Amino acid sequence: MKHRAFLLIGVATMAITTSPALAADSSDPIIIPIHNWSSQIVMSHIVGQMFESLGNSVEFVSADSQSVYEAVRLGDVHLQVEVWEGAFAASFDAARERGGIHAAAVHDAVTREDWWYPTWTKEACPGLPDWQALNECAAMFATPETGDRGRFLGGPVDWLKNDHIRVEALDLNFAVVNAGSAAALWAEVAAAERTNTPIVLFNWTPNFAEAVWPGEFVEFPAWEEGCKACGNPADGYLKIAAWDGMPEKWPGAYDVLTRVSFNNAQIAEMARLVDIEGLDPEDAATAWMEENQDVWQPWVN
Ligand code: TMO
Repeated sequence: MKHRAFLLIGVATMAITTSPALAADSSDPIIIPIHNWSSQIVMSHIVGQMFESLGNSVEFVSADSQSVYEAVRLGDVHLQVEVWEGAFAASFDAARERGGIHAAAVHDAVTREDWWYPTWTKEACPGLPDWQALNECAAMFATPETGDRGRFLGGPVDWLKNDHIRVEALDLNFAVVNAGSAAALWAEVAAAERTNTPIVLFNWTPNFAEAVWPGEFVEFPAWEEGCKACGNPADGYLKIAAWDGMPEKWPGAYDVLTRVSFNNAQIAEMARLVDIEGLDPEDAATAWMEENQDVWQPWVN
């Protein structure tokens, strides 16, 4: 036994002194920020469990989804698994310009985040998905809270900041009301469905919602950089952001991270396990990994 321990130490020492490429990951925990929509939470746990399978230690912290890029840049947290172009490109780019953060991987998924309605809404307002038709139907979306104006139910305030700006730029007869949580958005759609009431709200794809409520995005003027009167990107990216110090501190984990790439169906399924099946995000991650060994095992090996 003694002999064997000696050999192991010898091997470890050799690795450190002869080849930086073989350097071991730091034993410090990799800190993964958790946001407020289901696929991001499940994916964070999937990536965390992949790291743990390599022997890394992992910690999760709740984080604001805009200021997180500054936190990654400074190395306070170490990655963010779902950088959505529509909601977060501006904050991500601002942090990249300051330095300390980069895209470690790009998911296969093509994303869209924008004003959206379930199909029964179109029966009441047949000119949809055109934004001008929506505007003419604004009164159908009025609530006691919004008076004469239609209600656009936005997501939590840390997602997209540009809804008020777009309402003003296009002179829309809508008032923006932000939901407190993603769950509040789904509860409102379910309530509107029971009474066949028109509703327009923030939604995104990939998400579980598309399998439950067929619907469409409102077509605003096509996205252009810097345009205040335009929609969000209709074919947006989804990236993984990482702290610049990560490759040096956890080379093994970082190497795996650069291979991670999920597609639309996989991400929608992560959300479904939580929002439809009611699993805890951590259990959803475990279940997803059991069902999809062929997807993630090659990234780890
Ligand atoms: C950031 N999100 C995916 C909820 O639009």
